[in-house]
Amino acid sequence: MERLLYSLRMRASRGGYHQSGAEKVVTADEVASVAAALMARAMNSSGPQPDAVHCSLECLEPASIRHAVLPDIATFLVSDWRAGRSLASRLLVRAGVSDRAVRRGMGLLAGGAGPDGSVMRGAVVMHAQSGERLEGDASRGIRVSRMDLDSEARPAIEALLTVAGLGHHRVIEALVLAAKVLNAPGIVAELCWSDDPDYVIGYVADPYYGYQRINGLKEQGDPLGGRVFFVNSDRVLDPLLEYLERQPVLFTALGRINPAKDWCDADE
Ligand code: WAQ
Ligand code: MG
Repeated sequence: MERLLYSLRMRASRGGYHQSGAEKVVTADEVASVAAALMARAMNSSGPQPDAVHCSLECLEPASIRHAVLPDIATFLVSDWRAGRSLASRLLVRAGVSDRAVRRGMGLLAGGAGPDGSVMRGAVVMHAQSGERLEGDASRGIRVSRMDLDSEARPAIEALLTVAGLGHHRVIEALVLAAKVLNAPGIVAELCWSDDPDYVIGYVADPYYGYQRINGLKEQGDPLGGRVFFVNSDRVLDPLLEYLERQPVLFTALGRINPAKDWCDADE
């Protein structure tokens, strides 16, 4: 008999503002330990303690689960966050995002894309040409869930990522999230950097070049961050939401891991 799988989600907040979250797909016997680890993560993350943590568990319909492969990984080393944002802009334009949408998307993450410049719980969805925001609720945004590494493939994938210096759960979770986003209908590219003041690495992902890390996209100590999903039409919103929030996807293999390389403005 097939083992049942569960979507396990955690989100932590303080004073009504989002602090951290996580999305996992686990077997029944992993539920207790993974839920405890996520609770510990919520309580121990840098900054003030949350005043509310929600953990939820939902069984997945076995026939609905899809399998896919992770994107290639590249890492660019930049001199500072300004060079990092300039590189991110170029990568987004190369992927098909207009200059206007790049400026808007970048401006939103830099200034806090939620109400009153707060951090959103989920992502902005933006028209890649017009720069129009499509996600509706600017506080929640759209929250990708029901994705993880396939449990049989996990040890080998994690071992390879660890050898490449990419074994931290933060990197793996961001890679898995971007992988799900890259398979979504109408996606042109994604831009992301963390809201964690101490974590300045971010990425641009697109379906052709994959997951492109940039080692500085914000200044050390900056508490703002977020995600923007650039899409090619305002008609894709419904299928996009359905896929990103509901469709379970498990990743069974890595793409290519490229060695980190220096980037300076004079390149290209
Ligand atoms: N769905 C949509 N948006 C999300 C989700 C989700 N499941 N989880 C987080 N976000 C949004 C939300 O606005 C957060 O404030 C923002 O993204 C940042 O989340 O070295 O750690 O978990 O390769 O702080 C990327 C680089 C790290 C990793 C990203 O994001 C690497 C990171 P964080
Ligand atoms: Mg965070």
